[in-house]
Amino acid sequence: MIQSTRRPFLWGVSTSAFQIEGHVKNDITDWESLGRFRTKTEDPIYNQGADHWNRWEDDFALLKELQINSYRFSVEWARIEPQRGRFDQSALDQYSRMVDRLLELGIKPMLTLHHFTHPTWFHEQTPWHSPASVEAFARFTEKVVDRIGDRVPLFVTINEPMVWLLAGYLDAKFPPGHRDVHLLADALYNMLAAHVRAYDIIKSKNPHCEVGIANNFIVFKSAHKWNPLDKKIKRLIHSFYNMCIVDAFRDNAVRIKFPFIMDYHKPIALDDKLDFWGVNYYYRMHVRFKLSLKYPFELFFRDRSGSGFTDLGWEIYARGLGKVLQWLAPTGKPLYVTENGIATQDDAKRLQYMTQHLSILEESIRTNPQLRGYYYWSLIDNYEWLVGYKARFGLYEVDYENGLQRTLRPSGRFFADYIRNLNNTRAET
Ligand code: IFM
Repeated sequence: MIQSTRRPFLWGVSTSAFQIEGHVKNDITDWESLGRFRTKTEDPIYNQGADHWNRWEDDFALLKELQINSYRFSVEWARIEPQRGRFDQSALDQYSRMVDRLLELGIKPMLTLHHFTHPTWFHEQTPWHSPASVEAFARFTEKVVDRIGDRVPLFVTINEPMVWLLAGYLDAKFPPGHRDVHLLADALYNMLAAHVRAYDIIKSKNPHCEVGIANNFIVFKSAHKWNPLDKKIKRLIHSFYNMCIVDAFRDNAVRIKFPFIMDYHKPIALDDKLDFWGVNYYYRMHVRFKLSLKYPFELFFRDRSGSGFTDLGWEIYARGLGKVLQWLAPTGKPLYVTENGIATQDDAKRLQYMTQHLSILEESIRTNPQLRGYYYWSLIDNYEWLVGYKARFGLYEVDYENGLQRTLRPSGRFFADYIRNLNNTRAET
């Protein structure tokens, strides 16, 4: 069992605005209307998402049931600034009520400013590959921070920049739908510059809060130990996908190096403006070298640890969580596991997933005093981007066909009991 630490460990759940709120028009819904996604936000049933925008008070009661002491959620930029430069005060007022309610419930808000979605005007007028994006993000941040920044102790400026950049600038799966590594590098640069602007804005309003970035981390493993090409390519992918942003803060420079594809190096004054790393960890991937005109490698899932796959085909590999936390230890920064979870219709599998990952987490807490929190993804079932609503990540099931009713899953009860036991143990010692 975890012994008491000086500052209370944060136990939470994570969500993002677009994935649960419903009733909004943004770059993703625009793509849906153009038929560029196969999922269904346009459908009258699905357009309401889980209707969290209207049911947030009831959903916050669910947080309380889970015994958690922190909640990570995001604000929807498209709702706050539906037209460029025109801010919707009523949306900001609602987010402000949400923050107040969390504080009343004794739950620390961790607020994400950017979680994949944009207002409909954004990619046309101030796309991330243009420096104008930095100003646009700064103005939006200012409005949010003016309204609620004084009461939010933890901010994530940008969620999973690398995931979003690969989907939007390399695979063309997300808007703006580019396939261009050079634009990707510029967009990454501007996102980091935007983080710095946001950091300064937030700190000027609330000097004591913590501001970080949540990165997605994947454990890559070379397919054949004996093959030096597999190993080499694995190292390149690891340093790009997992470490590029982390190293940028160490070096004050963005560096992307991939032989024959690109060698990008540009100084940037990040100046250690980051109070913590958010760790989003889900799975391991296997890598092999492959002669191909597109990319010189292949990535695939394989069940090497015997824990099986999620409904999305991801390998369940709990030890990976410990590895990622070790990679980040040398940064000296506080760490929060800002996302970790499983898409499955089989709740027994979720329970097993949680048990395995929490046991690795306990080990990491013992060995790594920088680790300060763990947020399960997700509170309720939600919209999972490219696969829509069929991926079930929630500790509460959402019945989309039946009035969006929420029902606590056994895994949710397990998580609540787990936290309750820890609290009781702490109270006794
Ligand atoms: O649902 C996503 C979330 O938006 C970002 N991190 C990964 C989750 C599961 O794919």
